[in-house]
Amino acid sequence: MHCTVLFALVSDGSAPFPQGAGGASREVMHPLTENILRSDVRATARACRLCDDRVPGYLDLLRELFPHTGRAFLVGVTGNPGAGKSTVVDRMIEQLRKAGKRVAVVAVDPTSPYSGGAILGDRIRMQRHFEDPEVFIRSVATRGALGGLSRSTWDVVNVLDAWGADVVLIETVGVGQDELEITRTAHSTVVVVAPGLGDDVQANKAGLMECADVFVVNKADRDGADGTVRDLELMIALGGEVVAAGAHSRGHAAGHLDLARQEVRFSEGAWIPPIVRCVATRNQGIDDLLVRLDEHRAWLTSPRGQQRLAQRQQEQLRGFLRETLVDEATAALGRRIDEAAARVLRREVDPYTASEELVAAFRRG
Ligand SMILES: Nc1nc2c(ncn2[C@@H]2O[C@H](COP(=O)(O)OP(=O)(O)OP(=O)(O)O)[C@@H](O)[C@H]2O)c(=O)[nH]1
Ligand SMILES: [Mg+2]
Repeated sequence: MHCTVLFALVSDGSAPFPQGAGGASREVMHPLTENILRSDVRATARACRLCDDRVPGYLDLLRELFPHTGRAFLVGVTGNPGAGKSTVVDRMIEQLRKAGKRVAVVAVDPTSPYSGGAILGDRIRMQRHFEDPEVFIRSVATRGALGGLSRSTWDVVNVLDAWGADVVLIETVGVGQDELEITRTAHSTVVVVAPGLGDDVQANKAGLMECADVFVVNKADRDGADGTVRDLELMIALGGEVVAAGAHSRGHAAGHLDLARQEVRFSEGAWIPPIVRCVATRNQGIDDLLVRLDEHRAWLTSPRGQQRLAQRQQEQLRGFLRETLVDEATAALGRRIDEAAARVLRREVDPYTASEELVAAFRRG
C-alpha cells in the first residue's frame, strides 16, 4: 500500500492540541532557551541532561519552553519485550523523514530484567539516524527514587517539542506503573504485539492493552499472526455490544466492528483501535500504521477525542501533583518519617495514625 496521508495534520498546522502563546511577553532568562528554540541540537541535548539530573534552574527552563510546546504529535510505542518496538520506531523515523518531518525519539530505559542492554541494542539499530540533524534520539533512565520516571520523560518530551519536533516517539516496555502512566498520557499509543504471545494478550488486558489506540501485530511473517489478530479483535469486541449478525464491513472509527459476522456496536463517536499487521524488519505495514495514526490524530479533534485529551491532561497533572507533594512532604518532614516508622515497628502507634500525624505535621509547616 502506498502511503499518501502521512501526518497531513501535522503539516497543515491545524493541530488539535492547544498551542502555546509563543511566550513573547516574558523576558528570556535561561541561557539555553533561545538556542533550543533555534533548534540547536547541542543546546537541546544539554537541556535534556539538566532535566535528567534536575539541576537547579531546570524548572525555570521548562517554564520558559512551555509556551513554545504543544505542536508536536506525541506517540507512545509500547509492548512486550522483544515484540519489535525499536524496529517499528526505526521504520517510522525513516518514513517520517521521507515526508520531511522532524522526529524525536525518547527511549525509556527499563530496569526490567527482561531487557538488560536494550538501549545499547536500540542505539545500534537506530544508529543510521544519529547523523541526521532532524532526528533527535534520547534515552531516559529509570532512576529509582530520584523523581518519577513519568515526570522525567515528560520533561524531556517538552524540551524536544520546543526544539521543534513534529513527532515525538516514546518507546516504553509496557511493564510497570510508571510506564503505563507514560503510555496513557501520549496523544496516541501504539501497542506492538508479536505472534505467539496470545497468553500475554490475556494477561495484559487490564493494563497495557487498554492503552492501545492502534495495535501492531508485528512479525506477521511468523506463524500465528492470524491467531493474534483474532485474539485482539475478540478483546476489542468485548468493549462493545453485539447487536446483530451478518455484517461484513469493518470500520475503524465508524462505530462498529465485524467480528465473525457478529456486528458489535460501540458507543457513538468511540475510537475502535485498528489492528495493523507489520513486518518491521522488511518495512511492511509501517505506512499503514502511520495512516492509522493520522486518523487517530484527526479523531482527537472530535468531541470524544477532546474528552480524551482533557482526561490525559488531568491524569498528567495529577501525576505531577502527586510527585510534587511527595517531594515537598518528604523534604519537610525529614527524619520524622523514619522516626514514625520506628514507632510503628515498636508498635507504639498504628501506621494509619502515624501517617495522619505526619500529614498534620507537614500542614503545620
Ligand atoms: N521475524 C521478524 N523479526 C522481527 C520483526 N521485527 C523485529 N524483529 C526482530 O525481533 C527482535 C527484537 O526487536 P526489537 O525491535 O529490539 O524489539 P523491542 O520490542 O524494541 O525489544 P526491547 O526494547 O528489548 O523490549 C530483533 O531481533 C528484531 O530484528 C519482524 O517483523 N519479523
Ligand atoms: Mg526496544
